Amino acid sequence: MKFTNANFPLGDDGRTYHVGTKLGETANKILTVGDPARAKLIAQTHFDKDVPIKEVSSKRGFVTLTGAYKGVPVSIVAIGMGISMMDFFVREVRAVTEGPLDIIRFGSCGSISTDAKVGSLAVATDGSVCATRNYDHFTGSKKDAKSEPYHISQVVEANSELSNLLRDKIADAVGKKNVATGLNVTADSFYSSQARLDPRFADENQTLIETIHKRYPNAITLEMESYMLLHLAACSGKREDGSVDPALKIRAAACTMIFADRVGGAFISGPEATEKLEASGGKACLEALIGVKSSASPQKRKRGKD
Ligand code: R1P
Ligand code: URA
Repeated sequence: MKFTNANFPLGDDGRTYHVGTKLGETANKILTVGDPARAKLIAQTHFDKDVPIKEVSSKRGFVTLTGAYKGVPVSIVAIGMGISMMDFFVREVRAVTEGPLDIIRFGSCGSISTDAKVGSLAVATDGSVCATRNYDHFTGSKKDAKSEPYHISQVVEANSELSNLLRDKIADAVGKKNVATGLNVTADSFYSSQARLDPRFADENQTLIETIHKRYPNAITLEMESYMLLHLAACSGKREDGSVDPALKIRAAACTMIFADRVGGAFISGPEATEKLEASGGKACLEALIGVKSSASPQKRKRGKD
């Protein structure tokens, strides 16, 4: 059997099927969040007031807000939750933009470190790993009693320039003592692969956080999207011969607000506390996006004959 390439699905109007934007509607500097209300709050609070904000809301729940920050075009895209939504977002935005992209993810998370307290922020300066449920361990017909219930991936790195600048901008905004740095863990569930115990399902996740820490003592945060962003950024523009197309390159970094303390059990209280964090963290993300040096490699001068 031979399959044809289904090609990239675009509507007749040039809009991608899920994110819903077309060429020219997304800036090359992008802040991505989960919650559309967070996207709106950051755009309304910090975008330049003299540039109208263009909003595109897709029928699949993606919201793209494009405006300017300190004169630089920037988009904020709310994607919802999970690694599939991050995959839709990165691939579809890449398909309708031209030139290199800088992307920062800014989400909420649970802390698995005593250094990252509820109400503070964390930057994934050490990159991210992915914790996924080993589905066959639970329901495969040839169950292997020795298989692990969760797969924990190797590390994918963040772009160090963008990530370090993000750390510094966040420290400027909320004070150095309120910023933790380390490794993020992206899980494929809010529940099982984040070690939330649920007696209604077989999950075998009682020792999952200890297992993660044994392998990665620098793991500090648990959330659901950053690994996919960093992974796709690392794959962006790579040709089969191993070279990279600079026009397709994505630089990415990730930071989080600590909503849940998975060590002590606390959870952030009330909308004021979350909105304050969203506004200060969001501003720091925008500062990093516009402050990072251009990724365009300097054009080598062609030696002309004249
Ligand atoms: C779970 O509540 C959601 O919150 C975190 C997780 O990654 C997941 O998407 O991020 P957001 O606050 O950006 O949605
Ligand atoms: N988001 C997550 O994915 N996990 C948490 O514990 C809190 C927010």
